[in-house]
Amino acid sequence: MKITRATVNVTSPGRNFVTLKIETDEGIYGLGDGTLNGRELAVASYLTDHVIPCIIGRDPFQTEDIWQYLYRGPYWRRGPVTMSAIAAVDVALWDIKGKALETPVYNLLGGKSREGLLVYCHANGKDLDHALEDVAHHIDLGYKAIRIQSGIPGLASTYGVAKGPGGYEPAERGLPSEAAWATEPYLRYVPQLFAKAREQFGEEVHLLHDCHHRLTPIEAARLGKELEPFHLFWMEDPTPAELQENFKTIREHTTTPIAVGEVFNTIWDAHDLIRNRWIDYIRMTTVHGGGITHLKKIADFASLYAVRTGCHGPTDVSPVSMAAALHFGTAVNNFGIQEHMPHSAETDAVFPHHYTFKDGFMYPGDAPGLGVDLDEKLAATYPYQRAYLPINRKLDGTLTDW
Ligand code: CS2
Ligand code: MG
Repeated sequence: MKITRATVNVTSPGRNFVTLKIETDEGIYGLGDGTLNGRELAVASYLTDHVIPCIIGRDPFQTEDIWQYLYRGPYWRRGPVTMSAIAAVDVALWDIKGKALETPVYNLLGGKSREGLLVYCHANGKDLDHALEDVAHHIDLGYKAIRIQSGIPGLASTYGVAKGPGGYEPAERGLPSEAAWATEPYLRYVPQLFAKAREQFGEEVHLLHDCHHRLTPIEAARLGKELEPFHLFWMEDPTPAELQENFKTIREHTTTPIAVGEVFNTIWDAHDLIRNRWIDYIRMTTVHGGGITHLKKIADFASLYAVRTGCHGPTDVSPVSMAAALHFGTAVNNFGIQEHMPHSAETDAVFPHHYTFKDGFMYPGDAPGLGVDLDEKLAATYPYQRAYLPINRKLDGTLTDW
């Protein structure tokens, strides 16, 4: 089998998605997600202008050699644009392989290690009461694990809280919006939020929280300690992870489980975090983490240190990535949990798929390959519109992490 053609599709059913379609001389094609929220066209160009010419004529079964060719070949390594482009090729090749062998991708990764994947959803509200109302709503929908984000008194906005009805979509069209942030009111409020949540919903439901890179290591240690009575499933992105040893400070002070990694793109971003057991869950997913080929190696490395997977799954990775993550999570032994932010009806129509949600769990389906498609005609009705993630500043104007 040979790769005969590869094309990049950029569509925007409510938000931008980048999809690579790789076609072969046997009429089988595969899809890969290359969506990088706020920098979509960089990945599209990396694929079209630099990668695609090099893969035409190659054997699509050679997932390992093509991954190495695309990682080592350019000489310049790592980074979200490069690794999202490599991921788009890699996932499309696994899709082709499954279709050619007439089997779901999870069977190529070790087969089923479990029937369904525990997923967590996002509950949020402008204040504690509205956030807990949304928790109750998601429990009614069947979720067993719920992330809670709330507005903070005194702050006009904060991460993870939708501005209006419907889900939280952070990328906004036009130039980056600017948010104002203060850590102290946040540190005072979040323990109250989870105390109330446990009081109202009991101990059984898994509760999660995303600090979204905003704390210093010692602030994260304080928050982790104050959240210990509420037994969180995890506290996510407690502090920026460029300096991995900062997590040692958090670990020394608290038993609240730590999750990190959605912004990572190779094992080197997490190597020390995992081998020192400074974290409990690695959040990388197939699109930004270099594809299934790389993510499987990371999961296997993490399994040596009792670190489990917790793949990123927001609305800003496409259904192609959701499908890939579900096949990956079905097979790996050290699966932890899968994030599930349901896509909009428009997005689901552009990307018809076989995966399903039922009673707090997701299932990849048994279609050959990934079980997801791209309706190119419909996709063409949603032209790309530049959009940016927000910028965050402290109240005194100092730029900080969003
Ligand atoms: C968030 C993401 O889902 C999460 O854990 O951190 O939604 C993140 O804000 C977006 O992916 C940014 O594009
Ligand atoms: Mg996050």
